Amino acid sequence: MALTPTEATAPSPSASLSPETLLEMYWTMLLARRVDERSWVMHRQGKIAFHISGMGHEACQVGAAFAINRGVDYVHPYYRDLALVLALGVTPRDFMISLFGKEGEYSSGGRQMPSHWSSKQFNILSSSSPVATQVPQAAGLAFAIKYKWENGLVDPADETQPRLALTCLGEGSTSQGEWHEGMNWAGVHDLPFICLVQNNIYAISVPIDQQMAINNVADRAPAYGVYGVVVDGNDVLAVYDVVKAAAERAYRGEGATLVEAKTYRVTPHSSDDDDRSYRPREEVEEWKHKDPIQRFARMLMARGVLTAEKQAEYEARARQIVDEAQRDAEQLPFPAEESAFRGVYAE
Ligand SMILES: Cc1ncc(C[n+]2csc(CCOP(=O)(O)OP(=O)(O)O)c2C)c(N)n1
Ligand SMILES: [Mg+2]
Repeated sequence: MALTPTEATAPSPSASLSPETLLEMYWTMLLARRVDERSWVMHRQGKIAFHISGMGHEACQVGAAFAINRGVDYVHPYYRDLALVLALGVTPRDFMISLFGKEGEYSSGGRQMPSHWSSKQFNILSSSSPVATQVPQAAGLAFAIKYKWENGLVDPADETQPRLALTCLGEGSTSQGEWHEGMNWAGVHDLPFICLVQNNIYAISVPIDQQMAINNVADRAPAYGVYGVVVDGNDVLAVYDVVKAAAERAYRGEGATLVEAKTYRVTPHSSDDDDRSYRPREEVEEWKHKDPIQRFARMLMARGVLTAEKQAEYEARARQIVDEAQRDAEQLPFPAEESAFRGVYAE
């Protein structure tokens, strides 16, 4: 089903967010950006082998994270979701240890590539590297959630029980068959499921017009029998509003939503990509002027929620956290050689 006009004009849930929550959202976006920037520097210094960035996507991710039951509802992220997983509880130190592949790496003991997030504690599922494979897996999770709630296998008073599954992917990955299978399943079974497509108009070097013949990914929603909505992915509160509405629908048993957040990645695809070969510099510069963090800061300042002093304090705190995370990760040892097969084969 397409978004109904009533929903489109309903009062924004973000209007009732407290100043503390708004600042926490801003802080999470800022911290993600500073962690991300440092990761690029560490790559260029030859300290780490690989980094894939979420710069530019922070509003999509933080807006979505704050709209669900964070750390409780299931999230099946994709590689660009640094800000999302920080919002769920992963720390910059955890991430830095992943980048260095050091002992104690939180997601897989260093067996996965960095940015293949996973946390049992925060109900974050680890993705396979083939893009879109997370979609049917997350839809399956949503099916399990629905089954448990409908069959009395969950204590309704238990606040630690997930009530929906959220997954993310890029617009290019919606060309994969897995995406269609997962969306169809979500529609058929009216699942408590949110699929957040972070549309940054490129799949590595392939622009969106080579990927699909329609304007919006979310236009496909009615064909799956799910709600569809397009949102400005650089406006954190707009993303919060649509994901909040989607989450409430899922909690009420009213089915799945496809959210398409329009945004841009201001970095190359990954540390191994040179985007100068496929997109003009002017385009990148234009999007840098639409930076989601600066935009949110301006809004919060205009509302009197954020001040220049507070901003400076956040910057200093972020710097300290990033410095400490890097220092800790650098100092840790690599995993012992004999541990290489641990967790791979049954022991
Ligand atoms: C099935 C599959 N094909 C190709 C790749 C290589 N690959 C990794 S990311 C990516 C681009 C995906 O683009 P998009 O879905 O738009 O997400 P974005 O990276 O732009 O956020 C590709 C082609 C892959 N990981 N899996
Ligand atoms: Mg893309």
